[in-house]
Amino acid sequence: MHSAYIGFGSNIGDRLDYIQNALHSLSVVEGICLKSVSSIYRTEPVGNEEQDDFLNGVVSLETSLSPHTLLHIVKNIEISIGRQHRTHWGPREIDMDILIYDDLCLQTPNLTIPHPEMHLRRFVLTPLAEIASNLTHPVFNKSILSLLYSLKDEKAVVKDVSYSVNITSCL
Ligand code: PH2
Ligand code: MG
Ligand code: MG
Repeated sequence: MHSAYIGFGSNIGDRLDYIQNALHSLSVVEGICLKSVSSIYRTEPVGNEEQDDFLNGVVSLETSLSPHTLLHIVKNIEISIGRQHRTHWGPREIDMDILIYDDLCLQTPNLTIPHPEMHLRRFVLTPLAEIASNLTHPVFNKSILSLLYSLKDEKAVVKDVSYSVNITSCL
């Protein structure tokens, strides 16, 4: 079994519903066992600022699937729950990114692990630190918490307890 972390976000339509659907779709895939999910955070958009705030979070899972199979599944779930093609870094119904997969460091044309920007993004590190503060980033050899302390990203990331998602854990 492998341990992986997936970041998710949405900033169009019923954001929580897209997220809940995405996590449910992930939970029923054979070979994936969801372990824990962070709180939901309201986050200012990074990059293209002319768009609505995101809801972001992170889910941890165990899987027998390879990184590329996991990517394939995640992309299919994004499409099946209604992600439309829009501009790079533009608004999206749902986005799911593989952040970490064991202590693997992988660079291929369509998949880089750890996610190449995760260490620069408060909207990723804050929810990830909530569920895995001692996890080591295998490229920088630093814990998620220490990456969060040295982070320069000033975009607002606010835990919003009026939102929450349920996962069916396979324990
Ligand atoms: N995703 C992006 C670009 N900018 N900003 C926030 N706050 N949350 C995101 O999930 C996000 C973003 C590209 O994947
Ligand atoms: Mg993304
Ligand atoms: Mg993505």
